[in-house]
Amino acid sequence: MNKQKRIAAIHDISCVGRCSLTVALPILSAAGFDTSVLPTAILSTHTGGFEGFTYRDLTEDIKPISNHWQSLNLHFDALYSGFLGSFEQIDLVADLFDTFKSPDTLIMVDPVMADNGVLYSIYSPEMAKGMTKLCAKADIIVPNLTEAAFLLEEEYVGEDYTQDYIETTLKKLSALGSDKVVLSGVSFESNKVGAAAYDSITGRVSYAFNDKIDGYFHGTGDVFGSALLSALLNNFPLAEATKIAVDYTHMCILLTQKAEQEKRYGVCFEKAIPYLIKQLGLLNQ
Ligand code: PXL
Repeated sequence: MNKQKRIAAIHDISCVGRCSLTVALPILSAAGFDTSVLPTAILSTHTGGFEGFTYRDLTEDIKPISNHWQSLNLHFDALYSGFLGSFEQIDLVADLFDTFKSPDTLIMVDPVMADNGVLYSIYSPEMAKGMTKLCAKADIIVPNLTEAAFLLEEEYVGEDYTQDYIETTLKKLSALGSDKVVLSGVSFESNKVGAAAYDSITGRVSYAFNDKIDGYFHGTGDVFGSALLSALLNNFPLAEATKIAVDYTHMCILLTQKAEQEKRYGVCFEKAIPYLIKQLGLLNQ
């Protein structure tokens, strides 16, 4: 067996409502990776669709955890950040990237902060601006269209845009400092949705689509990012990895719709894990 790769997943724990670490940890583990976690905050539920959630900010724990990890001489094959608990965490996570980046470490930043044109309730526009600093340290960033607009300080275009807009946006996002960009929630036809990927080294733009299922499904950005990272670390090229992530996310939404599940509890990603493992070529190994 090849040496098992190790990932540090830096996201919040939303105790109820599948997203962030309760999605990233099982998906990355199922894909074969030793997944360490660094929780950025603990919430009783996520912030999208529940009233009265609790919020414990874990900013003060990041540095001591990182220091202890450093004393263990840990090597990470990937550092994957998502929802951050405070403005100060941007610099703390940037420092952690500097500490643990080695020549073979992939840094993936999901600048989790907004969807459908609006910032999540605990995020401020300053936070959005600060997030560009973290994106500059990444090898790959995975914003949705709303997050892209906040990162670039542009108006959110809604659903009315051209292929030219998407490709210009990809290039502007890459100019923030990451070689690769995968933009999610891209749709040119009313019945299809997917993602656009850009590799600034090759100059290649690729697209991956699947059938659109109407409605807003919570936590799909985290499902998408975790599947994308799983494919990249299993050595799939960017375009194929993006296709695997789009198809897995679609399968999760389809199963959720079939289960007639309340959408705020997140998608039934667990039931689609065997499908993902098959797409990753990990069955019968
Ligand atoms: O899935 C993104 C996300 C992550 N973490 C928390 C959230 C959200 C989206 O609303 O509220 C706490």
